[in-house]
Amino acid sequence: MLKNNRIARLLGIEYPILQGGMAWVADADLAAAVSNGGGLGIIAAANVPPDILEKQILKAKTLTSRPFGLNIMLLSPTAEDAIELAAAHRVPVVTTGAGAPGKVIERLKPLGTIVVPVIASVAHARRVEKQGADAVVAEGTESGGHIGESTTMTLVPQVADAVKIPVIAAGGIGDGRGIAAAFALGAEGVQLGTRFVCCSECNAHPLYKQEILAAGDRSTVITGRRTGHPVRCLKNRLTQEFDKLEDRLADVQEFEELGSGRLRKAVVEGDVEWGSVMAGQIAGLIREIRPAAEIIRTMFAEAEEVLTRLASDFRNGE
Ligand code: TUI
Repeated sequence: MLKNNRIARLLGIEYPILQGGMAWVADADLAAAVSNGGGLGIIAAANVPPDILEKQILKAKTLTSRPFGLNIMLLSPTAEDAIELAAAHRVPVVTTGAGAPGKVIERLKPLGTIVVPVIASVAHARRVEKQGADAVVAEGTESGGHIGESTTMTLVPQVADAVKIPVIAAGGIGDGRGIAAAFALGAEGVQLGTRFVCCSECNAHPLYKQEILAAGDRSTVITGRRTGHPVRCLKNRLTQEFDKLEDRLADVQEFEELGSGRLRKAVVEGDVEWGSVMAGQIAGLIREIRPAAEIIRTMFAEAEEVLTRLASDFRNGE
């Protein structure tokens, strides 16, 4: 029922669901599993060196014949290389994060690439629509990683009213109820990150996945507010050290020194005490590791059930 809408048609996918472009986590294996499951899998360019990123793009093409995407983190020094790789290999969809995507749109739109910026405010959504974005991901502060201020509940309907291009909701969605809620707010698609970390095909360290499975509703904290790059992750020894820096009003350089290389430490090495275990607030809802295709199918079945029941309850005045 939610299938074959504007987002599904735009992206050439079965279910209007995207997998977040998570640095160190979102590789060709994860992206292909999500795309083969009927969603849009996304490879994270993050700070990946161009030769390795190119191999990932080629690998994804061998693992799936369906569309997939590349997420370009605009703060990254390798962002320009990622844009050129997306162009050279005609990656069908590019999402952007953590900055202004004007250059990406200018370079890739003429090639037919679908460009979908991740935004965290109405003003930014309006700006990228004017620049030619095909859709936006409206990402609420419930998300893991680098975040904005507004909640998904408040951001999505305001962005949906402000732009004509379709809106994809992200932040705090982990099951079919969340998908139904996002659609109620005016979204025509959803993007999930934390839920897909806990899928069978995800290569994140088992201890990273375990931390998410063990998390509760208040397990996340925002680090680095003072740096201008607030990041949500699971509480651990590292975040306690960040709290200490915060308490003594440490300067930005100290935050950056403490944060450097921490995500890799958690995702690749499995150091969940001293690494940055980025995860969204919905981590507490996630209880099991399942194949991506099964996660997608069951979530949409649940969303349909929820919406059908609600429609009937509303009509019957319950
Ligand atoms: O980018 C993300 N999430 C991320 S990136 C990341 S890697 C990282 N590691 C350490 C420190 C910082 C980053 C981990 N998680 N999400 C998309 C997103 N974009 N969230 C918020 C924004 C955003 C913020 C400001 C987009 C645009 C913006 O301003 C642009 C403008 O022109 O005002």
